[in-house]
Amino acid sequence: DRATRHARRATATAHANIALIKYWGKADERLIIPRSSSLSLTLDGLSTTTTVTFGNDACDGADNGVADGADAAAADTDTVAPTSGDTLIIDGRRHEGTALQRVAKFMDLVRRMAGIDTPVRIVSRNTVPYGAGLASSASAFAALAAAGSRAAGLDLSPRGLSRLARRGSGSACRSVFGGLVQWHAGHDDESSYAEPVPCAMDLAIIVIAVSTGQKKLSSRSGMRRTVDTSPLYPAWIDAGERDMREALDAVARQDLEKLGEVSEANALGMHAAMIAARPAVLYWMPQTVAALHAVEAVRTSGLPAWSTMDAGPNVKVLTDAGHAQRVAQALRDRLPGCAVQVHRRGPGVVMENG
Ligand code: 2P0
Repeated sequence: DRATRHARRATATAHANIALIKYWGKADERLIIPRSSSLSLTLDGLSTTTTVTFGNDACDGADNGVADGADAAAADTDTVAPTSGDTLIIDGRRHEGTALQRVAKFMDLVRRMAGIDTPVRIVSRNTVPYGAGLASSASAFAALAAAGSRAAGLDLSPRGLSRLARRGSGSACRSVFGGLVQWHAGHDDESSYAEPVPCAMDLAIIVIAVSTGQKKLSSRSGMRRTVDTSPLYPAWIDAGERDMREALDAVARQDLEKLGEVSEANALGMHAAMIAARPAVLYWMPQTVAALHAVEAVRTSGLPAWSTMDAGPNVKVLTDAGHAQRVAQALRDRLPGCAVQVHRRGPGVVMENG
């Protein structure tokens, strides 16, 4: 049949990223244009690998080991009929509802660009070495944009791929590239994209896993509420412009201390603005505060270590690869009961078979 004849498949892997200068708040909700530019490090170890196949019937009994395993798991799942013709399987489990809707809506963009209307089957695997709650929509939508566009027969430039990934999840536009990456806020679809920033420092991020439970409030809702109600939000945006200039200057001068200071200040300022929202967007837990103090103590002891935090209770620590294991051990000594894991810089999107 038509779907089978036109079925095309592609597989891509993307890695999570952690922002040093944060994205928090949209100027355009539909296009996902942010209120400010951001700067991030793509990490090794935390990745999503996604296979997209156009034509729903096309990969049943196919030669793809991941899809076969997922098929078996999905067959065990008691599922309701899907609302779209698309199928979504994440880590062996079939997803319906809002997750499928969000992904199907994203694939509608890809279909429109390619001039096709075939349903897709999406099979995704995440490598999260410890617990849950640290997986990211950034690696997920970067991998989906790459595999989905390639399977649709599109041949996007890296910038075009970054713009497409942005439509799935803002931070995903940065995971298209490896290492240090800047997302230019821009003012429309064409001008809002990420690109790599040359960096001679061998940066590393240490994740202190305070809690790996499901977060109470999504980034999307949390940032909307912060923009709409926090009296501190405009001040954070103002400071963010200067933070970005200082961060890029510190990178160019290979000044880790300056980069660490401005990154920590930007992240804590973002959380101050969140906490001032009404009602408060409060992601902190008691152990979050303990971790922030531990990072400060490790730094006072003479090691390079600066905190950053995202939309959750976990604390991440900026350091460099040469000091990362010593910093991690010092943190483990001070924070028994928290998993502490070192991540070095990771690669950008990689397609299977070129
Ligand atoms: C960042 N975060 O720069 C910031 C810091 C969380 C805190 O990007 O609504 O999942 O899909 O564009 O990308 C998380 O926001 O939000 C995020 P959407 P996304 O990494």
